[in-house]
Amino acid sequence: MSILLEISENVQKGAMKAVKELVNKAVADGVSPNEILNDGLIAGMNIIGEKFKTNEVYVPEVLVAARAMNAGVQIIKPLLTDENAQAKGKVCIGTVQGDMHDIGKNLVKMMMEGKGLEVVDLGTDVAPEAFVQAAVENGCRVICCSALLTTTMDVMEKVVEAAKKAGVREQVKIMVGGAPVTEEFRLAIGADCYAADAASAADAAVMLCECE
Ligand code: B1M
Repeated sequence: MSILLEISENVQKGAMKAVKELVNKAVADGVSPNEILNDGLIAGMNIIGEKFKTNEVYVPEVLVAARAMNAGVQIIKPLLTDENAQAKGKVCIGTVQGDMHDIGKNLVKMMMEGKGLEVVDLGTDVAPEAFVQAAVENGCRVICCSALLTTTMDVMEKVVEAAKKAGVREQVKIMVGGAPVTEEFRLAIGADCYAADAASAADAAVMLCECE
């Protein structure tokens, strides 16, 4: 069995100790951190996601899998971060109001930091006005909104409206993402950018910060 498959299987089992050992071994064997992240850690989490959908596993199993995945992410985090990167700009990020999912949001944050961006993390369950207030107070160029629920993704439109109401819509760019979000949705709500995964979100945020 390949080491990436082993990592995925141990994430699914929530076997944190084994995940740590396997990730350390994969790094020592020269497997790229991006492969470890995407084809090992996230792959395992995605399988748990499918099982959660079909009621083959329940909340506790999902949480131990997430904990095991995060333990692996912590090991590769320094390898995905360019310590010498110059500050390329400032963004704020959060999961929208009513939504507690933060695993994807944390990965996006990590990738953005890896690209040299300063990231203000607003956490989960963030109200539209709180995104805008944080962007203004911290001088953020981009507001990054994550949503994992079809019932919370509409809050993203309220973030766009809140930015207009505060009179800062021209100064900040709004990026949206998360499993149910699409480019069509982004267009419909008038946000500036949609990214499908953490790496593209980081690239897009750098671009948005660079074009003043
Ligand atoms: Co929840 N959950 N959950 N859950 N959960 C989903 C999202 C669900 C699809 C499961 C299912 O039924 N198949 C479903 C949503 C259905 C829907 O809306 N249509 C669901 C549900 C229903 C719920 C509850 C309502 C369950 C309940 O209580 N009955 C409840 C809601 C709580 C709330 O938020 N108010 C709930 C609770 C939970 C847990 C607490 C158990 C846990 C969250 C733990 C945590 O985050 N700290 C959890 C989890 C883990 C999941 C699944 C299994 C996995 C999500 C995840 O972390 N994926 C998920 C099923 C699934 O997605 N297959 C599910 C891994 C992560 C790396 O991917 O977050 O997609 P993701 O992020 C990606 C991209 O989307 C993108 O980059 C990331 C990396 O590439 N991305 C962005 C994310 N944000 C971005 C922002 C960007 C750009 C890209 O720009 C700003």
